[in-house]
Formats: sequence, structure tokens, C-alpha cells
Amino acid sequence: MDGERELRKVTLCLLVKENKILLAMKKRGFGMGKWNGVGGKLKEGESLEDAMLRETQEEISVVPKDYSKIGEIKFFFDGKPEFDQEMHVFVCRDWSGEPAESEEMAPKWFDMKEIPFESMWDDDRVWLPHVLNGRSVDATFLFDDSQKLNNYHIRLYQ
Ligand code: 6U4
Repeated sequence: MDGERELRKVTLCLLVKENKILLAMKKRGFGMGKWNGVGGKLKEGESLEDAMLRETQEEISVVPKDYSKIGEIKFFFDGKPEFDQEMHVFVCRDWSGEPAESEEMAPKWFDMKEIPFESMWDDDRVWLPHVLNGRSVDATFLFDDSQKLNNYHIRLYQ
């Protein structure tokens, strides 16, 4: 781990309604084939909030209206420092538009009791249930060179 280097920032937006969560199948690039929240890298000069709003609109055609940031999660990949990133997680409870498929993602509603953890990043089963219970999270996850979770540290708030 290089303490001097600034981590690449990415956003993640989780739409929730009643007992459901919207996940989207990543169709290309990093995390392809996994169910995930919606998000991506910040553009030059962009704030976290602006990036979250832009990515959500680009990837599933939805404009978040009522949302809050509920977590900061760092990922480090053994042997692949170019994958390391700092993810800023937002939960969104109101939006305009209907989630629609794009070139990058195919959205789908899941019952919160039937989240497809086996087809998600390994870290999601550690932090996502807490977030869905209304907690905020600050965590670090270390992955091995085959993208399996190796170790983690998590702090929960409230
Ligand atoms: P391109 O293809 O350059 O447009 P972009 O959408 O900007 O990509 P991308 O796909 O690299 O960015 O963003 C990665 C997305 O995956 C972000 O929303 C964060 C999310 N993500 C990365 N690692 C994750 C992990 N271990 N667990 C998780 N989400 C993760 O839940």
C-alpha cells in the first residue's frame, strides 16, 4: 500500500424502495458479470455528488432526487494497484424516471431478502446488509490477485 498516492475516486448509488433494492448487471469493463450498484469514476473537476448524479443518469436513465451519502469504502488489489479505488456510497430513496438498460448496465429490482451475493463483489455481503439496515459504513477491503476477498476492516456508525 502506498500511503502517498491518492486513490482513484468512484461513486456507487443504491436505489431502494420499500423492501427492494435496485442492482444492475455490469455489462462491460471492471466488475463485468457482477450485480452492482450504479456508478463510476469521477471526471476531472467533478464533485462526488455530481459524478453520482451523472453516472446514475448515464447508466440507468434515472435522476436521483432524495439521496444521502452513507459510506466510504477503500479497495486494494494485491498486485494490481491500478484497480485500487475509494468508493463513495449513496443511498437514493426518491428519483425521477424509470430505471432502464444502457450499454453499460442492466438494472433489476431485488427483494432485500434475495440479494444475489454469489454474483456480486465479495465485500458486498459484509457491508451492504448494514447499509440496508440504516447504518453508515467506513471500510477497507483487501483482495488477492484473483479478486477474492483476503482481509477487511469495517466501522459502522449509528
Ligand atoms: P468506464 O467503463 O470507464 O465508463 P466507469 O463507469 O467510469 O467506467 P467503473 O466501471 O470502473 O467506472 O466503476 C467501477 C464501479 O464499480 C463503481 O461504481 C464502483 C464499483 N465497484 C468497484 N469495486 C467494487 C466492489 N468491490 N464492490 C462494490 N462495488 C464496486 O460493491
